[in-house]
Amino acid sequence: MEMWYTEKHSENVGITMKVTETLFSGKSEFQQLDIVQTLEYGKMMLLDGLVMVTERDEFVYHDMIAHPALFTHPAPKNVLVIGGGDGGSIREIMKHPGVEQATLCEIDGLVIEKSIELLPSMACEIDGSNSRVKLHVDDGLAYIRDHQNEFDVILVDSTDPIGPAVGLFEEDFYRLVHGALKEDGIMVAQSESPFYHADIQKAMYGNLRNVFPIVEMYQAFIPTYPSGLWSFAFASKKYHPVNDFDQQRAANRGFHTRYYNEQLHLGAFMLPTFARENIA
Ligand code: AAT
Repeated sequence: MEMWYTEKHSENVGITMKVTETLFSGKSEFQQLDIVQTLEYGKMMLLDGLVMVTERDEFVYHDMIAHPALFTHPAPKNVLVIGGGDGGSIREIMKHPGVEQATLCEIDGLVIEKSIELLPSMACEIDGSNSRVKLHVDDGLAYIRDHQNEFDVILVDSTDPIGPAVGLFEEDFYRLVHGALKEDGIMVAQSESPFYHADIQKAMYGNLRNVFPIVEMYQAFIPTYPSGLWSFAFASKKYHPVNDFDQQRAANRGFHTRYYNEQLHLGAFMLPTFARENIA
């Protein structure tokens, strides 16, 4: 018998993959978590039936949520990730030797636990082996309220704006993030698909512009997310991701990245017209 997984991206369109095995299926206090084995994309983690990560294409998302901010800021030392319980963002942050501490604040302890058990290629730095990494199981909103003026970079590696992540797309949250950053801090947040989510983007970027002086969108190709075209919001107090970017420092990074590089950093901020219009 063949097993197929389908995620509907809209009423009339979806993505379908052949699945060989369910590795975990369970409900936490916050959401339904499933980890399945697929033939084409390796292991895949779903929350409430939506694809969060797959082993095959997670490198794109995690390179692109982490490195643009970490190579724009001249010397990031203290970094916070909100969400991201699979550990992929923390793994990329740990490639930067100048980062002294990275904190993960994930609302759902079950995501962390099952990622350590079943997705070790992503969770390799959140399993207790790295003393530069701290874990908090808490709502990101509550956590940053108590941690003002602390971070050089904050990455919002959150689910889509449904359930526990709704508040992470609102202006009040961005004000707290602004306060939690030092005076030259940078925030990056995943910002949905320019192709399908124009309405979410319009509201989100409007909220960000009410709070941060520099707000730019950049894009990446993520085949298992709706439309394959994904985006990130770069919100900054001081450094501009293109004008203040030191291409040489990124070129001399001294570690391998399969998606990010010093040329793509610049290219990612060059948007197709329809994407630019979403946030005009
Ligand atoms: N690294 C890519 C994976 C994710 S999952 C996002 C995580 O955010 C989930 O584990 C979820 O439990 C967590 N989360 C949601 N709301 C909060 C909150 N308020 N505080 C802390 N953590 C939270 C990103 C997938 C992007 C999907 C795009 N389609």
